[in-house]
Amino acid sequence: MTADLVGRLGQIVGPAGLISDPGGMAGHVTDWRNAYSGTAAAVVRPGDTGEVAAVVALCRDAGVAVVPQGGNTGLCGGAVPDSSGRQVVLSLTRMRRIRDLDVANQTITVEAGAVLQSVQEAAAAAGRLFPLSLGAEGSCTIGGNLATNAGGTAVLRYGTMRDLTLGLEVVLPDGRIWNGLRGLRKDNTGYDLKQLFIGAEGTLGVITAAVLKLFPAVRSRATAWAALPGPQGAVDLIGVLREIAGDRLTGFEIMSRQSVEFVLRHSSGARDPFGDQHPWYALVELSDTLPHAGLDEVIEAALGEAFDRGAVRDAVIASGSAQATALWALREGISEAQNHEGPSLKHDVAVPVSRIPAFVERTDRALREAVPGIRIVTYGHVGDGNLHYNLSKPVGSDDEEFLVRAEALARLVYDSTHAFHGSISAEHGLGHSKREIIADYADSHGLDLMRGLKQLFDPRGLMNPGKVLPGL
Ligand code: FAD
Ligand code: 2HG
Ligand code: ZN
Repeated sequence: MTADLVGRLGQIVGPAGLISDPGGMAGHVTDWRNAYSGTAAAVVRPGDTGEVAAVVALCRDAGVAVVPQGGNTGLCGGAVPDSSGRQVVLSLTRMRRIRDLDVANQTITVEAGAVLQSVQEAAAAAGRLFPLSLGAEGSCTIGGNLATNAGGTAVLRYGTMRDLTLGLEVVLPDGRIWNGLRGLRKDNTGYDLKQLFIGAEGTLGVITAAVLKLFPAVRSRATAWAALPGPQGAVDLIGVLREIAGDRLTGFEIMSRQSVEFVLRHSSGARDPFGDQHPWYALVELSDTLPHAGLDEVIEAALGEAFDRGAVRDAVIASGSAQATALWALREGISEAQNHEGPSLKHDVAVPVSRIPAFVERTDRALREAVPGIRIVTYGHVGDGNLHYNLSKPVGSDDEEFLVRAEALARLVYDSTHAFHGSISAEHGLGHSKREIIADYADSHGLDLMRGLKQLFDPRGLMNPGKVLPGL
């Protein structure tokens, strides 16, 4: 049956679009950090929406599950097939055309397999900005960004993928094509269907194209690195920045000392901007559409005010784009640097910004009591209340011993998050990794509604089954 199906899939996508040898499939059946692995009957790479629809319809008729995949950079196992060897990975990576760029309408229409960076570059070439920005932007795709409702470092100013999307084209689980590719900022014609597919992690359909919002190009930036006494300093500093810089505040990230130490240790060329060590740091970015907006003066005034209030201990303002890039590298390098220190236990959580200091204090204390010497690598997009509460084993301890504690440590971080009315998945999704545990933290009626939607869209349970909701 499988050989016959693979042959028929090949007829739809042609030789360039079919991978069925284990070597060729390897990069599609294991995730970016080797945390999730499966096997597949085949990987298909359709060239257009019609081919996607034909593949989905064929798999539906054969009772075979489809796993949509973009750049495979997701962090919760959502794009990886199970180990049955019966699922088909549907990779969108051949569908990367920019279908339209409408400067007057401030929109760009792109296919789902377009790499995020290529969309940023296409917008820039037209004198516009597509603002989604994240560490994996050189390989993640717009489809994956949409399916995970990706956030990143500019959410504070521009929002998540949900906020950046005007229309979608989606192949439904039965192979029909829903054409919702509208570039309208006003459209009150019933339910907002596109929002159901955004953040659904490929469980309700395959996104094949999107109309995205563009913004005026940024013509000046100011970037600063500040040393903070603690997380309360971050909350105070962001308050001052909002007062003084208004909506020119574009990015606000924080990092614990432990996070920065890992980057200094493992990234060649990384340098501590200060002679002294500090417990926490903030990376601040202001931007403006005017070429000479005087942002250095604005950021300096804000940092001075925060210093006077005791929120900041020290600060440097980047003297040019090379220094700004070096400061961002200290932040963007954390995820990679942590991999050199043994397993990273990742917890992508959000709490209200005002509660972050108390949340960090309580969570750190509980973690240190549970595992003395644990290295807590807390950093993130704190302007949105989003912290990556990642953990590394104590120095000199055993990987296995630490991994055995993974579930208990996750429970501890999520219990604390829940106590502060937070979310146990701020921006990465549920995928495979949180599909069970979400039931302990979500409203049960909400979960029932989600199961009902899944049943409505995908009654045969063949669209990325086992992701987001267990057993569906
Ligand atoms: P994949 O990993 O291929 O897929 C992710 C999910 O989307 C899967 O469930 C998959 O089935 C589904 N999917 C993919 N394409 C489609 C489609 N066309 N239709 C339907 N479903 C689809 N995330 C953030 O939010 N903010 C960050 O700052 C951030 N930084 C990161 C930094 C690094 C170094 C890495 C490795 C990841 C980071 N991520 C971040 C995780 C983030 O989810 C992904 O980078 C990105 O959004 C996923 O895109 P992708 O194309 O790789 O999707
Ligand atoms: C980031 O903000 C990403 O750097 C990755 O969301 C976080 O690796 C992580 O846990
Ligand atoms: Zn992040």
